Amino acid sequence: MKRIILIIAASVLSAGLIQAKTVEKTYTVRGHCGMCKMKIEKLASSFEGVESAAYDLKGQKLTLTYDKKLVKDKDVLKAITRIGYDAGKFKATDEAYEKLPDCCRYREIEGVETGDHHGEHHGEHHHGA
Ligand SMILES: [Cu+2]
Repeated sequence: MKRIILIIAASVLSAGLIQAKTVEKTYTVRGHCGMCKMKIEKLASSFEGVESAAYDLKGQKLTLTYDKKLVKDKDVLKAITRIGYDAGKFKATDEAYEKLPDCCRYREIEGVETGDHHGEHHGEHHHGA
């Protein structure tokens, strides 16, 4: 909690100093182990404009502190889905999810049955006619 207060204090300060549009938002991000946490935080903080990214594994929440002028939160969330994690309203593709190591397979571990089992289709995607 203290850390969060510090982050807020820091962003209020920097907002006053350099006129940045810093906001703090929390998103639901699915993950399963410490490695997920590391990967998610590392990726999110690699974006220019993201001042801090803190993933709460238990709560399945990612808190981002970022400058709205420099980065869009949806870009960060979409990037997270590309490494296999559902983030906010964006879902990781089956393909990205399949690349996750066993310990990170939050969908299977929690036994969430979404019902969309589309067989073992290894065919090409058809685009257009
Ligand atoms: Cu993991």
